[in-house]
Amino acid sequence: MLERLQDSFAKITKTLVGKSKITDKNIEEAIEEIKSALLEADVNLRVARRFINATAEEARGEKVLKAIDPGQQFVKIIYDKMVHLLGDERSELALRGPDVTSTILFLGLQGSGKTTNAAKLALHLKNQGRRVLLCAADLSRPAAVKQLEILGEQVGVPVFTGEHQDPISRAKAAVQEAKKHQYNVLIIDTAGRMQVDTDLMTEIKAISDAVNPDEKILVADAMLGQNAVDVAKSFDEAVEITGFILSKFDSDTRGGAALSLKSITGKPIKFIGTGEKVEALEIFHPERIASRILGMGDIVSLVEKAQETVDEEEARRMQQKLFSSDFSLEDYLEQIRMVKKMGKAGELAKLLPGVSAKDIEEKLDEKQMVREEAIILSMTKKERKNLLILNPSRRKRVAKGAGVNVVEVNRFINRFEKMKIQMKKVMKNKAYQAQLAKSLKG
Ligand SMILES: Nc1nc2c(ncn2[C@@H]2O[C@H](COP(=O)(O)OP(=O)(O)OP(=O)(O)O)[C@@H](O)[C@H]2O)c(=O)[nH]1
Ligand SMILES: [Mg+2]
Repeated sequence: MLERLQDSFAKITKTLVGKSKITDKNIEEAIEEIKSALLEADVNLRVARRFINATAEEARGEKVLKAIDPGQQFVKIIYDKMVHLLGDERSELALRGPDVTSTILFLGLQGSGKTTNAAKLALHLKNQGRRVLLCAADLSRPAAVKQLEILGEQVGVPVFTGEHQDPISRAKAAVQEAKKHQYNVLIIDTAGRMQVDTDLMTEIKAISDAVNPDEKILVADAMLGQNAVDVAKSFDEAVEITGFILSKFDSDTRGGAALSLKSITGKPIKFIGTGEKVEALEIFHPERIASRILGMGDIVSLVEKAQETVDEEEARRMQQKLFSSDFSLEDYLEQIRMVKKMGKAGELAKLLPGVSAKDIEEKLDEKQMVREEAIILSMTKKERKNLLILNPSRRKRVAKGAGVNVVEVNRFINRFEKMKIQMKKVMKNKAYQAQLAKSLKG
């Protein structure tokens, strides 16, 4: 969903990084561009102003003007401010110890994605080894309970309905049930309304008072843009939410909601919903999203995703390789196969360093992967390790073996070399090194 922002910021950072000298005028210009990029992305005006003021102030400081690499310094400042805007650190759910039941209340407007994301979160927590119970406390329409029951079955998590026919008593009964059977987490799905109104707020408040939840998660629809922020404010004033799930992050919207929510409400985004499937929930990492926006790619997210589907050992080995300077075609072949195993190349391509939103389709479409695989397989092991020996006659042979023409082989080799250079650049970034070191330890 951040494509537009990415495109604007890619332009801004590109102009900056190459500069060996940064003047006040450069700063002014960049700041102007950042401002329009943010506003165009539907970021709240106040938030945008605060962002550019903080960025400009720091950029005008000695550090940038006197730095050996002033352009990069400047980009680093933008990155830091962006991370801050998104909430600094990843914010975990405040769950209690294993022997106490934690309660999570789901709130939000109609159709925001409460029910779907309740099931997604149930699955996420279950995968961490917790015992989860879902409660269907949306009694505004009969189909709502059924929907949760179907989803519950899909993720293998029981759904409590009980005898009560009003949401408050039902939610209370669910807490009793969860305690009695020693569930670690109870997730309560509630009814939504078309818009924020007194009835909705009174009901939500009553449920909240009755069960005293550890987390009050507002499911905010990213497609609402600015409105999502207004909705968030109303809910927060009524029940003091503890955080957000930003749903429909996969949609084609401008990203303003993601960038404004924390700043306006002071409450963190904890997860993003990235699709309709029950697996489509991701932890919200401010650093990674900021890197994505600024076009640094997101290798760590990619690797994490890989770990879920691919054998962990295999993924870790690949992770080490990815960053070593002798990353070869042999490794790339392995990577292609891993990506294929993970499915949806398009989605994963977004996480690769230096791949702009526009390139995604052509860079990693499945058909291309098949061709690339064929090209690599037509090379000898020696060639895969050292592309320098691939002279024209060898390239001809490889092309023939792969059933493509030589131009395509040349293009592929070019692409691969570029990718290696991009990876090296990413590796020079300090924030990335720290993040990577952390994830490699884990
Ligand atoms: N693309 C996409 N669709 C989503 C996401 N989350 C939810 N949806 C879809 O949004 C629609 C509404 O989701 P629900 O979970 O039923 O929303 P709700 O808030 O429970 O709605 P009510 O119970 O009517 O208030 C469904 O079609 C979901 O599949 C997401 O992260 N991405
Ligand atoms: Mg629902």
